[in-house]
Amino acid sequence: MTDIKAALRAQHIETPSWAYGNSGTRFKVFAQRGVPRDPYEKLADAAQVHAYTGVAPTVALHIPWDKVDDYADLARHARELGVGIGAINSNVFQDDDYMLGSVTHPSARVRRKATDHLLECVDIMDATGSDTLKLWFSDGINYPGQDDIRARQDRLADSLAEVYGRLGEGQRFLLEYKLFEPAFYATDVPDWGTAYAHCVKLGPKAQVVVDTGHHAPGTNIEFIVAFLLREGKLGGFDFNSRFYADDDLMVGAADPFQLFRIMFEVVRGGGLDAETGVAFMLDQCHNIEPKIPGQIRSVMNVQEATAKALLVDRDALAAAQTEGDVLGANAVFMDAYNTDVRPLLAELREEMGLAPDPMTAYAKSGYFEKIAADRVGGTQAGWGA
Ligand code: RM4
Ligand code: MN
Repeated sequence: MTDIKAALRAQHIETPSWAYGNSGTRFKVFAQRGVPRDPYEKLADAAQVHAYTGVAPTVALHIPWDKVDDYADLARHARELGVGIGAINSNVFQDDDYMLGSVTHPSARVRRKATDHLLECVDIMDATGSDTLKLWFSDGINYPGQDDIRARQDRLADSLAEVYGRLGEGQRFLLEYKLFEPAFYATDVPDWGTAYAHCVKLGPKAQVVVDTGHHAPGTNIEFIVAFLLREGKLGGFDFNSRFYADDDLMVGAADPFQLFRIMFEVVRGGGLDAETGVAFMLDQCHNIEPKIPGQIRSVMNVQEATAKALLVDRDALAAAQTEGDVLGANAVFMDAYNTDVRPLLAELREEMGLAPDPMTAYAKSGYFEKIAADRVGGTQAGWGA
């Protein structure tokens, strides 16, 4: 139990700045009271999640959504709040120029602009002390024949190589894949294999990030996790939950069993060890639920799945597997999954000097009432702002 608690205490779950802003769907973005008006206020909200869970010490930024004049000052503000700046997420999907793609666009001018943005993100890493750049490209085509699929791979490789060359000591980039959307016929980085192939060619500072919502229904994500970890190419996760497509719901909400299976492969592959460097990031939007509690619940869901994964009796499992005892092995697995780990986590939080139930503690803190009263006027942060 001591080992399990130590592993849970050491696991850091990163929250995304965009989770604290208003969001919705392409049909409607819903405004909530108390929503941050700038990146400084987003960090303040993220610090609350860390204050009540004790395991969310970093916040991912999205550029230009979190553009500020002085990034070193933003990082200082974060430190004062007890958190740090996590991954810098680039955004090459919201400019008119990117209608036909960004780094894979047929025009050299647009490709230059997109790559320059990625390089600017590395400058921001330097200024904030962030060690991770996260690259997601919406690039792709909607119609057969629209552009040359292979040439687009060449353009992608050129841009990635330039950004890779700009990375400093101790910095890395994570390449994210997504099956479809917004491109519907052929996406340029649609799957882990494509991301992996580019990363292998580039070297050790390039790794793959698995966004749990970016797969076809029925995909065995834990297999991908096991494979990438074995190859030293699992850079991290963008956690969220999906029923149908890229739903961006709270991780563990739709399928907590899948999350457990993923976390088991992480544990099995040494992904919880600090030196492996697997980043556990959330990439979610809270469209209809309150945002700070939504993040707290998500962090708790990841912790619960991790605790269950750590509870798997690996010796008993290996023995059953070696014996060819199919049902025995499955029972060992399910025993761990069916264990109620909430008391264990409550105990751990008390040992960390925290309230045993972060949800109630936050609700009682009065923070929401305070931000709802204070944050009047100005423009609330929202998707695309
Ligand atoms: C994308 C992708 C990226 C995230 C944006 C907001 O679908 O998942 O990781 O930065 O959404
Ligand atoms: Mn993502």
